[in-house]
Amino acid sequence: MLTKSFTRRGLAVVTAGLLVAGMAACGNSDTGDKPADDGKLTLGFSQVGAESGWRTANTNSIKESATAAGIELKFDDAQGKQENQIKAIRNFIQQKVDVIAFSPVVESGWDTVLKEAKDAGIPVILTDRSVDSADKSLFKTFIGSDFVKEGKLAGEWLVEQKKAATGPVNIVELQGTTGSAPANDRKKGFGDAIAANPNLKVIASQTGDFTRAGGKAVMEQFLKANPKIDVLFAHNDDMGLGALEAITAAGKVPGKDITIITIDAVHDGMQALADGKFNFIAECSPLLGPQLMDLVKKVKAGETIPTRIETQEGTFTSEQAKAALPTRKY
Ligand code: GYE
Repeated sequence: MLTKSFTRRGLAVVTAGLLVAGMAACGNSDTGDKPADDGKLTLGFSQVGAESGWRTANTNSIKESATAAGIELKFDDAQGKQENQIKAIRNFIQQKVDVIAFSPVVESGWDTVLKEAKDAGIPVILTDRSVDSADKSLFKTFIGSDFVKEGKLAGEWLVEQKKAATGPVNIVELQGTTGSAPANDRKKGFGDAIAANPNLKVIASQTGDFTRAGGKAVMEQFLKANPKIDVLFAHNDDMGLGALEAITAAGKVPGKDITIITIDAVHDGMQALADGKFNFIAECSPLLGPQLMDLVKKVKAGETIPTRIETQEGTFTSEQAKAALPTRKY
């Protein structure tokens, strides 16, 4: 039995080896995906999915700026699954792209595939979300927002609004995708900030997976289980927009009976804020494409780049949203 399974495994390894060799040969041939010497840079990009308005704007930014920069983009949509991202990265390695960039759906579990890219000599750039790898040599740089700061800005605004409160202020929280950097960090930033006032209490906190449908379904449960909800903190606009439907259906007035704070500031979120349905948004810019293309060129040219590039962003009240909406790009 033991010998049999051992032999079988041995065979599997040989077969896999032949397959890889075959694929590598294909990649090198004239009919491969990437002509040997066309001088054009190829970027393999693995996107999280299409869960939110933010993500759509981010995908558009990356596609448009690749075209503008003359970079050949191989774009893969992982549909929210880490295993799909790992597969896409392995494909990019086999296709011998010049640079790999991706927005990791969750923070953990990337070391093996990042090591494979490093061993193949293909530089990796993280965009939007980071990884928790201890070995920082596995990627060249991380370009994106400071999510802890966003949560903190949201919390600080609430502390200021409720500074005269004498009794408990009940907060419900819609978290982003479990295990993702923005969900972990926004929760932390917000929690740290509201600790300044012991009246402010998060009475329920659950994931709505960054989607409208998730935000609506979880808010319905929150409303059923908790007779007094004063504040909703949603980790993105889309979950807040979904929650609006649940709040209205429960006979409450969003923005008045329940104060709503979100993050992102995408168009529909800004409209809800201008309309007084949301009360405050901490901005998170999805327009990472132009900077990414610039970095791809620099990395390939062997230039030294900073290991962390932080996106600049602000916050919006209803009045500020009204003023900003006409010229907003996303
Ligand atoms: O806030 C959310 C999206 O990673 C910053 O992902 C991004 C987040 C964004 O689904 O809307």
